Formats: sequence, structure tokens, C-alpha cells
Amino acid sequence: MKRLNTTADSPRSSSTSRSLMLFILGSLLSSVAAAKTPVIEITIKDHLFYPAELIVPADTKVKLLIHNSDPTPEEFESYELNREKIITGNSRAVIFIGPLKPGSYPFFGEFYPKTAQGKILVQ
Ligand SMILES: [Cu+2]
Repeated sequence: MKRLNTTADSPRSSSTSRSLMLFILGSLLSSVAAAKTPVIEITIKDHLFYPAELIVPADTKVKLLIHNSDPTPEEFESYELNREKIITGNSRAVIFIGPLKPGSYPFFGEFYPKTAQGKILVQ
């Protein structure tokens, strides 16, 4: 890191560089936290979810990256996860879930609920 203040030692400049250091430290810590958020990818194809069953760790925030490879929109919906999000055709969406307690959390595609079904197993 480049040293920002070579004239040093006045109380004001040292407190400025201290808050700058804290800011940089905070940014580093939050990017480490973001990097640790597990990403789970789900694909919608022919109105089915792949995989239809996923396992995620308990007490952990998880990022779901959902690719809709159908030309039609779908809505990811789960009462148990309290999530609902429309994903237009041939696009993708991000949904954060958790931290969750162990259990089974079903989800479905609201526009094609007979076929588009899945569940998240939290362990
Ligand atoms: Cu809905």
C-alpha cells in the first residue's frame, strides 16, 4: 500500500489516516464475507428445475443464481423460503436465502407449477 501522508504526526492527519485504514479494513472484510457466500446455480429448462433438489448448509446465507433457459418467463416461488421472483425468458436472477434452520424448503415455478418443482434441503 502506498503511504498517503508523509508529513505525518499532526493529530488530524493521523486520525484521518486511521479512519482511512479502518475504511479499507472494513471493505476488505466485507469482500471476504461476500466471497464466502456460497453460490448455488439452478437452471430452468423445459419448465423443470435442474437440479430439482439441492443441499445447502444450515445457518448460512446462500446466493441462488437461477438461469431460465426457456424462452418463457417463470416465477421462482417458495412459501417456506418467503421468496418470489420473476425470471424472464433466457435470462437469470439472483435470490439470496438464509441463514436457515435445518429442514426441507420446497419451491416451484408459479407459471408451470405441475412440472417446475424442487426443494432445498438445509443440513
Ligand atoms: Cu407468485
